[in-house]
Amino acid sequence: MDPFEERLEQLQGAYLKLISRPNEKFVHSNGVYNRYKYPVLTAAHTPIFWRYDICEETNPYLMERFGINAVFNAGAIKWRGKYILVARVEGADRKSFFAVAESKNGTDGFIFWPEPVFLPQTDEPDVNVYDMRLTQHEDGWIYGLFCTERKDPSASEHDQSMAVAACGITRTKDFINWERLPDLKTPSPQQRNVVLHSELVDGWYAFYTRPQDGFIEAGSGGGIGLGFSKSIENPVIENEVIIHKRVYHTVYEAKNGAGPAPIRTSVGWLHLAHGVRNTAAGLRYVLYMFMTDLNDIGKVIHCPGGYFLAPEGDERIGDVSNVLFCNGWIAEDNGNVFIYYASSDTRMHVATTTIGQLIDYVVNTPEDGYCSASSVQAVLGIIQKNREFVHGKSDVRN
Ligand code: M1P
Repeated sequence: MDPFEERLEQLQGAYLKLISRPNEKFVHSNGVYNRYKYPVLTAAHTPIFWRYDICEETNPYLMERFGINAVFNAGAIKWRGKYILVARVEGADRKSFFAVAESKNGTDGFIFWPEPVFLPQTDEPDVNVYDMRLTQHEDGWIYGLFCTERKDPSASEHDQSMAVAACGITRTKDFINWERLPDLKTPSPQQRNVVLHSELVDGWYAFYTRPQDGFIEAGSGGGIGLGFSKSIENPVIENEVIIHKRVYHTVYEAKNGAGPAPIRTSVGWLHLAHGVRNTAAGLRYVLYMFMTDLNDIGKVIHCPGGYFLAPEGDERIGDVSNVLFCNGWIAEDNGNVFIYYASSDTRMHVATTTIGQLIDYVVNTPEDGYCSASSVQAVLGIIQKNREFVHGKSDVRN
C-alpha cells in the first residue's frame, strides 16, 4: 500500500476506535456520584481533518499541520435530545477556541461538529477566549459567557505575560450562529468565571462574578460575587456583592469561582464551584458545592465542608497538574445529572448522579467548622449516630 494511504488509514482507524469506545462506570462510588473510566473528550477526539491536510500532493508526509494540545473546560447543555459540550480547544500555539461536540447518551461517543465555533470579535479584539458557561435563559436565548483575554496595555515591553481578563458574552439558538454582545462591565479591574443566572430577578439579568485585581491573583476580589444588569445588550453591573467568600484554611482560601449555571431544585439553587489553595507543589483546584435560597439568590443556605470532587489517579497529571475544573453540567427532567469536569487543563470527564443525591449531599454533609476540633466533633457526631443505630442509645465515649 502507498505509505501515505497506509498512514491515513492508521490515523482514521485509531480515531474511529477512540470515538466508538464505550465508557464504563466505576462500580466503587462514595454514594454521591459515579466516575467513569475514560475521559469523554481529549485532544485526540478532534477530527483528523482539522489537524491534517489529507492531500498527498500538498502534504506528502501526512504531517500534522495544526496541533491540538488539549480539550477541556466545556460548557454543557441538553439540546434537541443530545448532550452538547462546548469545549475549550487549545491549539499547540496556546490559543483557545470553542468547538461543539455531541453525544447520544452523555457518557461516551462524543463527536465534534465539523467546524469549530466562529466567534465574532468586539470592537476591541481579544487574543484568547476560554471556559464558556452555557445558560438556557428564560428570555429564550442560550447564552455563552466566557473569559476574554487581551494583553495588558500598561505592561512594559519586557513583560509579555501581563493580561487583562474580562467576561465576554455571546448568544445563540443553534450553536452555529453566535451573536457577540459587548463584554460585561463591572467595578472590578478584571473578571473570570462569570456565569449568567437562568432567570431574571425582578426584571434584571443576574450574574455570578469573580472579581480579581490581577490576571492570576484574586487579590481584594473576595470570592464569588453577584451583580445585576438591566440590559444584556449593554451589560453593566454597578454593584457587586460577594456571596461566597474565600476563607482561611479551606479548600477555597486562595481563589474560588462559579462553575456552571446553578440548577433550580425544590429546596434551593444547587451551585458547583471550584476552590483553589496553594501548596508546595503549586495551586490545587478542587470542586465544591453550595446551595442558595430560591427567593434570595444571594443567600447561601447550605455549604458542605471540604471538596465535592478532587483530582484522582490520572486526573492529577496534565498541562496544569492537580486541577479539576467544571463549567458544565446537565440536569434532566428525570432527575439525572451529568457533571462534565476537566482534569489538569488537559481533558474532559463525566460523573453521574441525581438531583436527589446532590440535595442530600449539600443539606446533610457537615459544614466546615474552620478548625480541627470541629472536624473531630463532626466525626464524633456520625459515630454517635451509628452507635445509637447499632446498639441502641449509648454514650459516644463508651
Ligand atoms: O489552570 C487552572 C484554571 O485557572 C483559571 O481559573 P481561575 O481563574 O479560577 O484561577 C482559568 O484559566 C481556567 O481556565 C483554568 O482551568
